[in-house]
Amino acid sequence: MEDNFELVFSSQEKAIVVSVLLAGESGDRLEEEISELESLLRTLGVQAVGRALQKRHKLTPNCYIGTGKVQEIKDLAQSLGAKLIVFDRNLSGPQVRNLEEMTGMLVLDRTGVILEIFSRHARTNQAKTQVEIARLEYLLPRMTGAWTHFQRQRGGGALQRGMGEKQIEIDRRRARDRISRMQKQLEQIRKEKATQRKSRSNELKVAIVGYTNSGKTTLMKGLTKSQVAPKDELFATLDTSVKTIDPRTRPKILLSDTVGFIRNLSHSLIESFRTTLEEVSEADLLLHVVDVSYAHYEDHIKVTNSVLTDIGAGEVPQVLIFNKVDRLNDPILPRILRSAYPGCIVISAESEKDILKVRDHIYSFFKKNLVTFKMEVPADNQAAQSLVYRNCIIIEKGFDEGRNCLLYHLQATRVSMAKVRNWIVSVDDELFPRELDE
Ligand SMILES: Nc1nc2c(ncn2[C@@H]2O[C@H](COP(=O)(O)OP(=O)(O)OP(=O)(O)O)[C@@H](O)[C@H]2O)c(=O)[nH]1
Ligand SMILES: [Mg+2]
Repeated sequence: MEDNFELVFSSQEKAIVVSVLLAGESGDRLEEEISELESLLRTLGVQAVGRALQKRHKLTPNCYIGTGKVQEIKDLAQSLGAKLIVFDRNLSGPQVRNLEEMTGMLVLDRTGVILEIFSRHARTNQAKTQVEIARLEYLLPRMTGAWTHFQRQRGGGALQRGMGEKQIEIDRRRARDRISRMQKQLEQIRKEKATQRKSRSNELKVAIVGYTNSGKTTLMKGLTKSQVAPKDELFATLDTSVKTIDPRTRPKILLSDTVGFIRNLSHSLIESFRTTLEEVSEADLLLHVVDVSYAHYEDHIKVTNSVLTDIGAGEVPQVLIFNKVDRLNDPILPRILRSAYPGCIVISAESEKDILKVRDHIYSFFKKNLVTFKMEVPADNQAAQSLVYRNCIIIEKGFDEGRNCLLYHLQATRVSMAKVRNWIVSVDDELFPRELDE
C-alpha cells in the first residue's frame, strides 16, 4: 500500500493569521500580503477570523515571535474558536514544532497553505507527482507536527502527540523513498513531454504567464474559444493546457496557459514545477498578464519577471497585458500605462474586441520577427541538430553526402535564430515570408 502523508485539518476551519513587521518594512505592503494570505486560505475554505501583528527588530530563532505574543495568540484563537494558526512567512521545522507545543494548535506557514491548494487542484499525473514531491520535501523536517501519517490520523484527533522517535524515523525513510520513486516517474513524464513538444516543433509557441488570478485562463479562453471556465480562486490552473489560436494560420500558433506565480514561492515548488514550466522557457513569445485593478500591480510584475528569470525564460520576448481594466473605470489609465510601459496592451479579457487586439498583436509580432534562413550542420553534431528541432520550424531538410552535412531551410524568430547562428550560411528574407490567414 502506498504511504499517504496528509495535512490534518478540515475545510471550514477557522484561523488566526500572524504577521511580523520588521524594522524598516512597509506596513502597507504587509497589509497586502496578509490579504493575499487570507485569499489563499479562502481558496481552501478556511476563514481567517483574527489577525495578530507583532513589530520586532529581529526574528527569534526558536519560535519566530516572542513567547508573550505566542500566549496572546493562543488566547485570541481560543476566544474566536480558531484551531489553526497561520504565519504569513515561512517557518523552519523546529519553529513549527515549538509553536505547536506552546499553543497546542495546528501551525501552518505560507508555503504549507500554497502546497495544500496545489495538491487539491492538481489534476493530471504530472501535476500530482510534482506537488507530491514538493509536499514531502516540505514535510520531512516537520514530521512531528501538524502533518502525520494517514493511518494514524484516522484513529486519532486533530493533533497526534507523543509520536515515538523510532516511528518518526520510519516515516522519514518512507517519505524519502517515495520522493525518489516519484522523481523517477517525473523524469519519465518529462521525456514524454519533450517528445510531444518535438512533434510540435513546426509550430510557433506563445505562453501566457503572470501572477495567480490575473486572468490568464480567461484570456486563453477568449483567444482559443475554448470551454475552460475561469475561477475566482488562487491557483485554479495548475496543469498546462495547449491549444491553437486559429487552425488556419501558417505556421500554426500554439497558445499555452499554465500555473500562476505568487510572491515568496518556495524554491522547491518552482523546482518541482520545472517540467510544467518548460512550456514557458521554450516559448517564442510570452503574454505577461497583469491584473491592473490590484493597487500594487508593479509588485506582481516584478515577482513574475523574477520567476521567469529563475526558470530560464528571462530572455523570451514578452508583451505586457494589463487586464481587468473594466474594473477601474478610469478613461486616462490606458494612456498612462502605455507611456510608462511602451508596447503594452490594456484590455479586459472579457471583451471580445480587446481579445482581437491581443490576437492581432501576436500575429504582427510573428510577421515582424520571423526570419527564414539556410543552415549547414555537420551530420555528427547532435547538439546542433537538437537546437534546430527545439527552436526552428523546418521548411526543408537535405543531406550533402560529400561533405557529410545536413542542409536545412528554416524559419524562426530572431531570438531563436540567434541560438543557432554558428551554422547559418545565408538569410533568405528579413520579412515574413508567408502571410498569416486572418
Ligand atoms: N472584471 C474582470 N474580471 C476578470 C477579467 N479577467 C478575468 N477576470 C476574473 O478574474 C478571476 C481570475 O481569472 P482567471 O482567468 O481564472 O485567472 P488566472 O490567471 O487563470 O488564475 P489562476 O489560474 O488561478 O492563476 C475570474 O473570476 C475571472 O472571471 C477582466 O478582464 N475583468
Ligand atoms: Mg488559470
